[in-house]
Amino acid sequence: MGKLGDILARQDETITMNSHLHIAPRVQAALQNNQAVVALESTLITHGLPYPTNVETALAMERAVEETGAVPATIAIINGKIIVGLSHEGIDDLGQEPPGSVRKVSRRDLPIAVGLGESGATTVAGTMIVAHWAGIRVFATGGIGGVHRGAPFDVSADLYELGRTPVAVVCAGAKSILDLPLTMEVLETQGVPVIGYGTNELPAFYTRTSGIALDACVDTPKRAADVIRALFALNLQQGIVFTVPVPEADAMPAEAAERAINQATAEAEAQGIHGKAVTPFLLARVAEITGGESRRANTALLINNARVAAQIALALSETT
Ligand code: PSU
Ligand code: MN
Repeated sequence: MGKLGDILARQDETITMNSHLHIAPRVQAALQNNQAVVALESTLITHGLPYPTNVETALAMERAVEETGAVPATIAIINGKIIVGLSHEGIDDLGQEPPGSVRKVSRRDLPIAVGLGESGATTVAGTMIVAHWAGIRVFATGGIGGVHRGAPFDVSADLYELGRTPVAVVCAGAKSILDLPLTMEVLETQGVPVIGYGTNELPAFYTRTSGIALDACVDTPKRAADVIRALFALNLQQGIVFTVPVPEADAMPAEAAERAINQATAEAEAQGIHGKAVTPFLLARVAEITGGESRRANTALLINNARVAAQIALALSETT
């Protein structure tokens, strides 16, 4: 943990909210002045993409948020301290940690990482919890977790977190490595609105369409902000999912994506991969099988989602 220890030393000063939560001053200032802030997760850095693509993509997401006029806040746990607004050096150090050495942190893992002074990368679920503590209402990621294909009992903690924590998650739908119809059923049960951003259909992460119709669609940041504002005005406690299709130029052909996903899923099963290891395994295998094509789609949609989330956060800050 030597290198990660240095992150804390080099993290620009943080404002300590309590003994566990540390917010970068630029993030805290933006929140106090009701300026737009976008939360970003760290599991995609440690578990979703290999080095150096992970660091390049995380920094490109921060840049996309900044260029749009909002403040990025990458969230991670370093030696038990929850950081909101990890420094660029911190992102680089985290991205260079050997695979498997940093804990993947959802709700159940938070007391372990904090209590034992470990470092951790927050998932969608973990990032939502911390963003909500910090007062951040908009969060950009790639795809939310969901119900796994062939294993309907393996339901991502992301879906239950969306049912209990009021944060707007901007994503490219659920990863198509999942069972999308079952994922939508669980979100419905959890009371989570899934809203197409410029589409009536649930995007399938690597591809723009899934054949699954959505109940609502918004076309502008302002309309998205209107829904988020209503969520908070009504004091509802669930999250909202905004789904943005992967940019056309970076989308994968549906058949190629489907074939790779089926093969990777079968391999995961044959190798007895389960629990929190499933999603990282599938993402990596699909990338290998498709000769990196899926990874290009993944990085492109991450950066695009960061930009859209920043536009929504800006609209939200303008009208409150
Ligand atoms: N989006 C990406 N890459 C990722 C993830 C999302 O483009 O690696 C991560 C998120 O952190 C999400 C997690 O919460 O995958 C889902 O893991 P699981 O299925 O074990 O809940
Ligand atoms: Mn799972």
